[in-house]
Amino acid sequence: MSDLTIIGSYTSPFVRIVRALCSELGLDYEQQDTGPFGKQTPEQKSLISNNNPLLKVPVLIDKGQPIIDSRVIASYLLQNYPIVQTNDFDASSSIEKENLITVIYGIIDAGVLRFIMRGQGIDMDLPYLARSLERMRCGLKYLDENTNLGAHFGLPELALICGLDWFKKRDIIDWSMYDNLVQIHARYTDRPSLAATRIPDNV
Ligand SMILES: N[C@@H](CCC(=O)N[C@@H](CS)C(=O)NCC(=O)O)C(=O)O
Repeated sequence: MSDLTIIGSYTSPFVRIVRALCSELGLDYEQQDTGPFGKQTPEQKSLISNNNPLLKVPVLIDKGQPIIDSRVIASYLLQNYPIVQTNDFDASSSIEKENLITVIYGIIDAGVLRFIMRGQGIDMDLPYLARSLERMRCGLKYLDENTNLGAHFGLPELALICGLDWFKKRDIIDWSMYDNLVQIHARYTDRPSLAATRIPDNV
């Protein structure tokens, strides 16, 4: 039996980053499904609030220890479980990679904000929502112009594909004009860790 439990939905891009990383590292885990945002049962809401004071997923539980925030979880897994790594996953880190990860996380955060506001019928032309769209466009352009992104498969690439897939699934932003990102997506989308964690069709 696994020591690892992931609390989170099958739709969240942040949860998928953790699930796909576990797959890359050959780690088994149990997933406690919290349901898609806005469609959660009272039990699923309690599961989240009992484990994360910020009321967000994912949470990883390792031997009873909760770890919150997918980026912290990813660092924790890479530090604590490097030995079982059996494939070509690039676990190296550098400031440039950290910047790439920050931008990828930033555009996913902006996308989540826009998804939630749209679901609540908010005017999407309000200044801060317009800024969130500008942030996504600037972030996608920055990523598209980076010549190192996509050279190997590591956390930036894994997180990028999770973000791009989620943008498409939820119709958040059209990224088809970013040629390099389209190529990177095509190169890695069928990697086993990503194929095994695709967002289900029916949610
Ligand atoms: N920085 C957090 C962000 C997590 C996050 O925003 N998760 C979303 C689901 S994609 C969530 O739980 N949102 C609930 C809310 O905003 O109330 C992480 O990387 O884990």
